[in-house]
Amino acid sequence: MKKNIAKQKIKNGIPSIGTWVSSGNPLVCETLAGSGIDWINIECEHSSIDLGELVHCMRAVEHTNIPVFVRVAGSDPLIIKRVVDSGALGIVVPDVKNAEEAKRAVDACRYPPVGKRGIGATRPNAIYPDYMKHANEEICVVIMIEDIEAIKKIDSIMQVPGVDVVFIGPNDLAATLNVPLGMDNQHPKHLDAVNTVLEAGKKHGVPTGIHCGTPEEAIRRIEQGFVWMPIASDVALMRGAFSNAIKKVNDSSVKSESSSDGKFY
Ligand code: 3PY
Ligand code: MG
Repeated sequence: MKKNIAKQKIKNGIPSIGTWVSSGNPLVCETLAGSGIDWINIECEHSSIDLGELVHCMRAVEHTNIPVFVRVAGSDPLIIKRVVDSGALGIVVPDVKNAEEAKRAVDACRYPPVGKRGIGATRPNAIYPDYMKHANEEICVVIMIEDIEAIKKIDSIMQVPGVDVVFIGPNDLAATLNVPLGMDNQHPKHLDAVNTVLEAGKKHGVPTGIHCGTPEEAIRRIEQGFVWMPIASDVALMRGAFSNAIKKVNDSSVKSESSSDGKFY
């Protein structure tokens, strides 16, 4: 089956950069796969992307070496089952609050005797004849820490066998800390919580990651010791690029010369 290049990098302590795909659009996935990125993550927690659209996104990058991660809606095995059976090479589980939830997520992603995943992955078995042999090893389990309750229990969460990455969701974390939202959050309470996760990861030998807003933030996070970083999302990057483009044109003298009502269409 397809090797999970992102998981290999992380296991060797090499930082791995990806992005979130919130559009659920196969052409966006194809385009990102050619950008030098290590992986893409299809956002199925806070979007309307359904399973059919998800599989089209997977097909769009099947011919490349880019692994597809999927952020599911929660740690319930009934939610994880159909996504992992659709062929995801990484599962991102939001809002894991304790070791039990982390174990539940790992169990849903790994076949017995390691975990409790049910047998019968239709699509992966159709495209990878050796899927059953390698699935446990290639699938990357990323659990998210984004609640102050999870920060308090971080040592026990880090000790759950089979967790490949512990990943911080900065905005939900800010919300539960009752501090202003923001990706590169500089509020002292937020900095403290992020540092607690980073240090626990170092202590227990578990790779850590955090959602970054910009490449500059990703560089700083790598310097701190984080290894699994998405930079923004397809829709955020598209909006940012077009806002800048439109602003440049609107701010230029061409605009005021060529537009009678002061607007640029
Ligand atoms: C958050 O910031 O809450 C996230 O879930 C980012 O992925
Ligand atoms: Mg979140």
